[in-house]
Amino acid sequence: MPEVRAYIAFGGNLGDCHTAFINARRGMVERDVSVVASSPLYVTQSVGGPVGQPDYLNAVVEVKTHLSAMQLLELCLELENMAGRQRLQHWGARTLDLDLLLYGQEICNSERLMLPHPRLQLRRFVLEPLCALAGEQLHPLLGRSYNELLYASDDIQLQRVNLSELTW
Ligand code: PH2
Ligand code: MG
Ligand code: MG
Repeated sequence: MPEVRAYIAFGGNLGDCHTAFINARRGMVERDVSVVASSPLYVTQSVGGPVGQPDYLNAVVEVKTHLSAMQLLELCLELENMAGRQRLQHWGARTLDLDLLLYGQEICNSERLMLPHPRLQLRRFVLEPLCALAGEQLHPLLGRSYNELLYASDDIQLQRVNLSELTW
């Protein structure tokens, strides 16, 4: 496989998510994924799912890898499991969620994997960290930059997203 640049969203709102993020990022490096850049960490209001969930910790990581999109997805699921992820409730609280947002310019609509991530343009907790790394790049399907997508929607502006004091 040629080397491809990909973006992975990190999220979690159960237990020590800061440590889970650091461990997962290290896990990627140990498995042939080079980390090019990491966004700051953000504390974000939970969007969707059961009401009254704790705030999330969110970030986006830019990687380069020779893994295929499917292999990268498998690695993400494996690292979620290593962080003790349990799937009890759709969009319920979780220790670690790793979502493949973008894999090069690839467009994919299989049952297991959709690329670009189908909801990334609706979520400030994804767009804000993504813009910290790649705000000028164009969304492969929408043809608009992530900066434009972030500032275009009042809905998105209403979702509370604050920079965290934590570093990683
Ligand atoms: N992830 C979800 C559903 N809602 N809300 C925030 N703030 N951050 C997330 O990562 C998140 C969410 C499903 O994966
Ligand atoms: Mg998710
Ligand atoms: Mg997920």
